[in-house]
Amino acid sequence: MEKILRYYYIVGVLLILLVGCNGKATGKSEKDNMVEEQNIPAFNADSAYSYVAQQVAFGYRVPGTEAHRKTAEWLANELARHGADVIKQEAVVEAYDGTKLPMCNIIGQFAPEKNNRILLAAHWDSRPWADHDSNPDNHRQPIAGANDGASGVGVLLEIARHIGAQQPTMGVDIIFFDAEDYGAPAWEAGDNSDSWALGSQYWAKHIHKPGYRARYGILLDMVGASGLCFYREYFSHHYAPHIIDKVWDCAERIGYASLFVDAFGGAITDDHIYMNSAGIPSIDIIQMSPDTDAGFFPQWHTVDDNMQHIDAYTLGAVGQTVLTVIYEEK
Ligand code: AHN
Ligand code: ZN
Repeated sequence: MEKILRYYYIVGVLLILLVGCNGKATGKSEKDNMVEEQNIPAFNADSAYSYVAQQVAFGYRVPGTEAHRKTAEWLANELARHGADVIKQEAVVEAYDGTKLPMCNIIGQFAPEKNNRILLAAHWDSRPWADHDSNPDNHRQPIAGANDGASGVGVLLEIARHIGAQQPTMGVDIIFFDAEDYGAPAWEAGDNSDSWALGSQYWAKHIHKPGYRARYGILLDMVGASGLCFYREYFSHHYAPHIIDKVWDCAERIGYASLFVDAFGGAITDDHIYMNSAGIPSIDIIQMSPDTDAGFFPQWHTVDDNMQHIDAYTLGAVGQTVLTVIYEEK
């Protein structure tokens, strides 16, 4: 009897050891499992936060200013440092009031020889007017654009760092569009919807590479506030419902269902309109708020759009979701 008990005991210990070594009792090594499940890098939210802060530290990135020129140079250098082939697409574009703006779209191409590509984008300029500020005295002051501008670029720079360190299967292009936020101020009358997104409008008419194609595009705009959600934006759903599904499903799978809400938000004029007009099915990941009259974060187009209202958790949620989508794409 004692012998039989001891026998069961030994078999039991062996089983525990076997299971313990493999995580799952599949007989496969841990390495096999990693290869099967893919090695998706861990997005570093603090690094993204720092990239946001560095942009804001340049000052107001308003077209035509010294801060704008310096930021453009820094962004191009950062993309190149992470291994991208960089194109600076420079032109003069005309604002709603006839002002001539020196515009620079910054395009980072990773593995440009690959035919299967994903396009990621964000606008890097900041708005010259805080025309939505509660204090009218501030309406002609520029905004720091920590969330409106720098947040999307910060997330994409952190993604660029990962792509540089570990190539995904897909080729990736990152475009930082200029002059998105020079749209006609609130005190201008009339329909000014085409006064926004001047950089992406220019790019759509002068694509950086003949015959350029991407499987799809993802635009990030205002992705750094705390406590707000991402809704399925109207035009994104119209042009690229399958990409909305892909991104929202991914977010849910990795634990961000509470941020990426399974509901529709408003229709937003943004750079993705022109990414779509260039023939690339594109979506806009943008925080919306049912609680403010503009529908965006409370500091939108105010002098308070600064680092105090940037939440690394939100940057991390968006960054890890987009990074996962990219590395899972084959
Ligand atoms: C309009 O207000 C028409 N579009 C919002 C686009 C935008 C402004 N994104 C950031 N700032
Ligand atoms: Zn804006």
